[in-house]
Amino acid sequence: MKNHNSFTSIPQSAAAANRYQAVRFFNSINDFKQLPPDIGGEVAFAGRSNAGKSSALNVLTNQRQLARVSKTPGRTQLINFFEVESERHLVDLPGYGYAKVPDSIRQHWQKLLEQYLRERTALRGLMMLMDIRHPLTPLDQQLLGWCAARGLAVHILLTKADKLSRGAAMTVRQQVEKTLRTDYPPTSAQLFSALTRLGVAEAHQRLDEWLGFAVKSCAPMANRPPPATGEPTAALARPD
Ligand SMILES: Nc1nc2c(ncn2[C@@H]2O[C@H](COP(=O)(O)OP(=O)(O)O)[C@@H](O)[C@H]2O)c(=O)[nH]1
Ligand SMILES: [Mg+2]
Repeated sequence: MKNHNSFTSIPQSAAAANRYQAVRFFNSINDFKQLPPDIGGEVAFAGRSNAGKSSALNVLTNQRQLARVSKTPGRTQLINFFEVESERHLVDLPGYGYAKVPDSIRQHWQKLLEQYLRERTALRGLMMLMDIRHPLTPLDQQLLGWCAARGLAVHILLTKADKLSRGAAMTVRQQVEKTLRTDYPPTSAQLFSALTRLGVAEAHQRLDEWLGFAVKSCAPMANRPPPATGEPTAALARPD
């Protein structure tokens, strides 16, 4: 693991940390008709299987097991809703690109995902997770294309940044940002690590903006809260 502590850019906001630590499971759905009422605001999380989505959700909420990971693809294919507060949700979308999913199930999920992204009024933005060592795969670009078509805001977490040196991680970020400026403006990107918690404050800030919690004045800052169990790796999820 490389040391990234020296370039954590945004101090942790205690208000945001408390807000997302209070997030609770709301419900799981596998059909468009089961979605909660299309009111309020929500932010969805998407990414290839194994990109680090469950680990990121756990770290962002400072909870070990919020995004429960199952080895059964059927379970992880549900859309999971988590409540930040009444009518404010985080939405965990099924990971894509998992080779072992049967075609019929893959098609069902692709249709559901497309319909959700196209029609959901409460959806304010999409957090897309990409392993920093494999950014902007063809499936990622397809999803970016759908979002651009709908005019949906996207913010990319380049996950597992601890796997690269600081310089290499910054270079990937700059390359990704260059492609985004050309092909998918105004999509933004940041470095993220569930292992070192790099980028948690920056991601919280984006969630706050999209969910309507952002305040113009300077929010009180505090040192980051301790990891849920005292172990930096505790929030890392097992692979799907
Ligand atoms: N080194 C490192 N490993 C990570 C990080 N995030 C996730 N992982 C590992 O990557 C694998 C997939 O993570 P997971 O959160 O289950 O990915 P998901 O399939 O997108 O939900 C697991 O073995 C995690 O422990 C990270 O920030 N750094
Ligand atoms: Mg997962």
